[in-house]
Amino acid sequence: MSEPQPTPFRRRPLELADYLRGIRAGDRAVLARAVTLIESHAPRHQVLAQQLLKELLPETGKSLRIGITGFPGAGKSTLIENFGCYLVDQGHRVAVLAIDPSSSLSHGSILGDKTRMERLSQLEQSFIRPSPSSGALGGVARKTRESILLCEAAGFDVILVETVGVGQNEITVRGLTDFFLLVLIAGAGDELQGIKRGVMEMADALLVNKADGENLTRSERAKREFEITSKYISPYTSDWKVPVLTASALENKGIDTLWQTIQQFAEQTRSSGVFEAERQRQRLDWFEQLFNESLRARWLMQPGHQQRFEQLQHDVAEGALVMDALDKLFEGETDDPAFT
Ligand SMILES: Nc1nc2c(ncn2[C@@H]2O[C@H](COP(=O)(O)OP(=O)(O)O)[C@@H](O)[C@H]2O)c(=O)[nH]1
Ligand SMILES: [Mg+2]
Repeated sequence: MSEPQPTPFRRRPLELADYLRGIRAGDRAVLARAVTLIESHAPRHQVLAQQLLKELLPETGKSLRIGITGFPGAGKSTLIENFGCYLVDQGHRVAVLAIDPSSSLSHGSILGDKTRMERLSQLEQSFIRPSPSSGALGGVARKTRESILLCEAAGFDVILVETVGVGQNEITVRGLTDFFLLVLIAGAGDELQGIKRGVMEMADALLVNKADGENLTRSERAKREFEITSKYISPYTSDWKVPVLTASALENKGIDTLWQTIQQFAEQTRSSGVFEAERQRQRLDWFEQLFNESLRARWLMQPGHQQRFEQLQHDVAEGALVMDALDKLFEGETDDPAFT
């Protein structure tokens, strides 16, 4: 007779009350599991995740949400490690959400980031979480937004969202954050840095990183060049002049100036009402997104609709005209006289 197999270790599933209690107590392990819950595609997890968010929503919104973008290798993670530790020193609780398009393919970059944020990750007052950016862009936006809200409910008052400044993710993150920082380095041409004018147009500050060693003079020159360039770009945030800073994430220099800039930004935009206006716009975007998603989900749930949709997808792939397929999709549904 064979030995009874040891039961594999399974974590006890948490219930809504467990999540609520843990998050309200600032328990990082529970917070991590809550983020996993909202990232899950399983319908029963999604239901629980929505209940959780609904309960916690009144306790969110109090953090300063900071987006950090820049091409791979610019030094974002290194900056976040030192900036994060600096903020913890100042008495803040810091959550880091890293959106990395490559992380869903290879776990290499996650490990890279983890080692780069070694000091920060060991601090009680920090929470670090790589966010998978697989799936649709809307999915990234939604999950990142919901992760931000969970972190806020858990008492984190500064949220840093790292994103690679190539592709669409930075537009998403701009729409989820209060302050958006673009990390650059000297000596790489615009093309090399993969920085499109569009990304510069979204930034609230530019930071020339790696201003150290032999790079110091070149960084100062780059700073002046970026200052000229940014004069011709209209700022994303009204009544805010986009500053160009220099820093060395590696040598921990320029971090205090960065924080002063962000604080000044927060003070100025809060007193002018721009801060709340932007948050309001972001809430409306969210509402719009949820409206679109739930309308679609409700429609597909009707008997036969999913099948009809898939059939028409197939027809379009085979060459059917998209407009004809759309007509067929809603055939017999428009009884509103205005449409007939
Ligand atoms: N000399 C110098 N190297 C840096 C600095 N910041 C980051 N690095 C290095 O640049 C590389 C990429 O850094 P990382 O933080 O992973 O960049 P990310 O891809 O933007 O997150 C690493 O080898 C870092 O050690 C800096 O301020 N000065
Ligand atoms: Mg990184």
